[in-house]
Amino acid sequence: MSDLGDQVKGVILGLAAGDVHGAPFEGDFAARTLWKFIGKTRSGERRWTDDTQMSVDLAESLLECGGLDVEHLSQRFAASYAWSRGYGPGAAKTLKALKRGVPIKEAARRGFPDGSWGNGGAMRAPILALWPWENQRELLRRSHESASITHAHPEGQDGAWLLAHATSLALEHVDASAVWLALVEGLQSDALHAQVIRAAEVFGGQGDPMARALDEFGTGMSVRTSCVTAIFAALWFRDRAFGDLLKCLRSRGGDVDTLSAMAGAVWGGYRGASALPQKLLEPIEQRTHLEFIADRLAAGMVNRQSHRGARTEPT
Ligand code: R7I
Ligand code: MG
Ligand code: MG
Repeated sequence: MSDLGDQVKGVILGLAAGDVHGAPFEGDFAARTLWKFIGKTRSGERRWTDDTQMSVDLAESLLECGGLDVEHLSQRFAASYAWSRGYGPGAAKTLKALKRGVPIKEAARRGFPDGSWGNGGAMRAPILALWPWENQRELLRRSHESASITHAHPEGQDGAWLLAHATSLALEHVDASAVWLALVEGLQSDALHAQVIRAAEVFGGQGDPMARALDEFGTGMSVRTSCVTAIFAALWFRDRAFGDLLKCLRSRGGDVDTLSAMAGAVWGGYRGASALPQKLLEPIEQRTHLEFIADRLAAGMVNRQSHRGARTEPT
């Protein structure tokens, strides 16, 4: 398999592995107890949550439509909705409204009137980095559009751009210091902009930067309390073991499945699927389907790479 093919698979399997292995640690006592009962398939595999489900929906919709078709994607999200996947409450209301035929713009405000600033748009956004857009500006635009179905708030959309952007930089093997410089681009929220600048300082600082990042950038369900933490963790553990990344992200509780899914996707983009431990991959629900999707997305990315290479050849 090409390096890029392995990296594309790394994003998808890293995301799913983070999700399924983080899910048992997510939320309060009641949520964790419930997951003990519904967290496995009949054949004993680990079920994924909304994080992977919406990522699969996004990937399949991109492949079926040959790009982003917001209407198609919104219907796909709605059709896949199932309470037992642990969707956020705002997203659940939006998806049920979409299923009843409510128009996207109206449905997107059913959960929160100003639009959601939860991390649900961000958690699926690594998939967008696996599509051969013309350039980064198009990736930015598509990140906002794909998030807007459930996340009308600008911060919800910034989160999607942050994760899509960080994943695309991972595929290019960009170093941490350059990642932080790049990630300030295109953000609408001053708070997130300030967090990214602060993250660069913390990353290069003394003491225990990872512990400081968890303290400062959070472990919650909002974009503001999760996205920078997840990217930080992926960069911090980039040359370390995937299992240690997951262990770190469950150490504080909170939104563990989503932190781990987002960080897992970026880590997988750098290191590739071949660096993910088999014992963490084997129990994942529908793993061969995830691999099939990854192969199809990778084919499009490799194709683009060879076309671009061909264009720059001297004639
Ligand atoms: O963002 P979203 O899809 O949630 C994703 C999270 C992930 O952890 C998944 O694993 C799943 O567990 O849920 O769902 P939303 O309900 O839109 O947003 C998530 C949370 O962010 C909400 O439950 C609120 O706590 C908070 N939130 C808001 N609170 C007040 N006002 C988001 N937007 C608002 C708001 O406008
Ligand atoms: Mg989830
Ligand atoms: Mg979550």
